[in-house]
Amino acid sequence: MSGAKRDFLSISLGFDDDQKEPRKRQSIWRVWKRLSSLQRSVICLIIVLGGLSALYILPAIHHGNRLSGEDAKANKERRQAVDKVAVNDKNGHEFFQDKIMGRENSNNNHQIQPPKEVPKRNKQEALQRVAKQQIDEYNKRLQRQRRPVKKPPPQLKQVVDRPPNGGGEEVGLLPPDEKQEILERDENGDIGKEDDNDKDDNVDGQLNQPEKAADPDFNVDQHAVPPYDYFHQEGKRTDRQEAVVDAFRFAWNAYKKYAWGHDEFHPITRTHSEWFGVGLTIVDSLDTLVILGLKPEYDDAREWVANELTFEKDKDVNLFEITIRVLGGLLATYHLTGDDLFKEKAVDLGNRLLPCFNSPSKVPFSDVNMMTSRAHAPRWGPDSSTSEVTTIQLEFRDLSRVTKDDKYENAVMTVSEHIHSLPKKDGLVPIFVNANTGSFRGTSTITFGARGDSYYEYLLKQWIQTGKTINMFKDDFMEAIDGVKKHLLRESSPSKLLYLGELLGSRTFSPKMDHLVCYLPGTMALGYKNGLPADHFDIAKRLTETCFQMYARMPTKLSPEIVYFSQAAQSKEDLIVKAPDAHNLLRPETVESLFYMYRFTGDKKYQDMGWTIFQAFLKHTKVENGGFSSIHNVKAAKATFRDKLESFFLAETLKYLYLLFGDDSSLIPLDKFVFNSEAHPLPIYSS
Ligand code: DMJ
Repeated sequence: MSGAKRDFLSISLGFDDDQKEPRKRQSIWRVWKRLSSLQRSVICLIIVLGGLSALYILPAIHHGNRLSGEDAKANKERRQAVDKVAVNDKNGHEFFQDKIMGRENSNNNHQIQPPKEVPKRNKQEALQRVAKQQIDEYNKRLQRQRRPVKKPPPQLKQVVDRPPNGGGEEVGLLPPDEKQEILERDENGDIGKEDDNDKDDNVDGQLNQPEKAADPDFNVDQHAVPPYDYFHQEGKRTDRQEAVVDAFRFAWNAYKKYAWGHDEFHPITRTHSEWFGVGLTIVDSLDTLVILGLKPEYDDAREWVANELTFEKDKDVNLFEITIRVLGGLLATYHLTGDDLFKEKAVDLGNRLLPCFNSPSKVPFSDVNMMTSRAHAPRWGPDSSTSEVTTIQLEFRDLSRVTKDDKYENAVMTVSEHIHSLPKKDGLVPIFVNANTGSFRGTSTITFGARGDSYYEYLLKQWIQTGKTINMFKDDFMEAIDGVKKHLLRESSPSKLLYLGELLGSRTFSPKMDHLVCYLPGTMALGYKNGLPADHFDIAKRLTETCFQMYARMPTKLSPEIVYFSQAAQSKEDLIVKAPDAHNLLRPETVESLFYMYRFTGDKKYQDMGWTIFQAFLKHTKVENGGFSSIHNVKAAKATFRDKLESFFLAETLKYLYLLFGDDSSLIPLDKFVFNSEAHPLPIYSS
């Protein structure tokens, strides 16, 4: 150690480092004068730094407020919860904006801070403010719904064994051409607005309920599911329904013989394949077996679920597909039968899917391993499909209502809030969204076909599922339909078929329409039936006709996967089918829309259209030795098989055909159930 340095240290400490004895104290001033200017500067610096440190540390010590790692985490979560509370404050919208823009509140003292007013900058902020208010109301209602309620009538758990009650209270069939507006409109003609006096305290009219639920396992709104004697329909079916039952049994028996317990059946080779490894065809078909009234087949399927179905599989699954097909199938079957087996399986699956939501943006990753919980983006790129991340909400919300555990609903509501807040093109969305950034890929296509379709479907259906209490969903749906009218709707030449095109790169119109789009007329009719504008129903009727023409104008009377509509004035044929698009996968969308149109109008022409399509399925897709198969080319006089029975043929196509051909609107009444995207009926709640 150098002499100068030793001298400085010994003086500053007040000790002689040689003798370890206190020196005779000298006056501070004399010591100071003996120091070099460097020594004085260093001392000044230390004093200043020490003072600053004391200012920061002492109050924390005083309040016992030093945070451990765990405490800090807990506090962060508390702050986030506080943010949620703050959005409920009357002026709290900008605070909410901070949350959804991913910025953290830097305030560290864990006090609820009043939100700062900031200028209104753009349309997105305005949307966010409206969303926040609606979400605020929604959260309040959700809290109220969590209150225990009294036990519903016990017979409702045994719906299958009870005699039919004449059915639900669906608001009858509309006579053709009578555009009766059937649901809530106030004096101003506004739809779905609640009376302030009603909305706060009344959960299904159950005011002042006892503190404890008599049966905590029972779904709060389960009593909304009307009983129906599903397994005693013999003698009540129409001939056409009997034909659908025969077709279902024909497919089911072949699947049972050659592919039982496997995901998918290949009827030509009589083999099978796995997708998720969960007996997909069985689980996806469960509620069809109930609705068609097939008791022995249902008993077999139930037994398989009870004894064989497990989700403990080291397998990556697609969140959207397994949600709509398997989670939706289990939940619907639980609601139709009251059998807790299906609820337990649904809960197990739901828990295994939750890791998908642990993304930086909370927009879920597309895939998750059911055993390891590892969630990730799809193998083919960084983005999730917009329709996929927005077509899980009905199921996860229902799971929360069934279990009385908010976590599932909260996870998907966060996604909906986020997507709602993003800028759109007149309500229309690009088909890709990044789970890390939470942003749309702005150059991707806008379409009501693949990867876009059911985003719009679930806007309307979530509004309906929640008793028309979350106007954000209705508003977004209405805005999207305005966007459709502005950007996507055109008439073909020469027949003036109304169709829905796409915007390539979100900008350039293409006259391409996927068969998938054909769900839209049914959904728009459902919206009209629930009080949305009459012109939605006019569009729905014309689109239904177009979708039927996609079948009727093909040599096989089956629709291709994709058509292009002719724009040229001189063209002779409206529909152009390219070779790679000419296959038919046994898809349900057109017969789904026919079902809604018939339920709402009673016009038998929709049944006849469905019958034409069903006959074509029988003629060209039925496999001699059992089952049905997708086909390669609908334009060929004699179609060739692709050798695959898609599970949605049993889950959706035959179910919608069966319902279309019946006249009993109390079988799945549409004011009590809303179908998920895979035709699994889930109950409509009152909030
Ligand atoms: C089904 O799995 C669902 O209807 C989905 O939303 C779209 N595709 C198929 C049927 O075509």
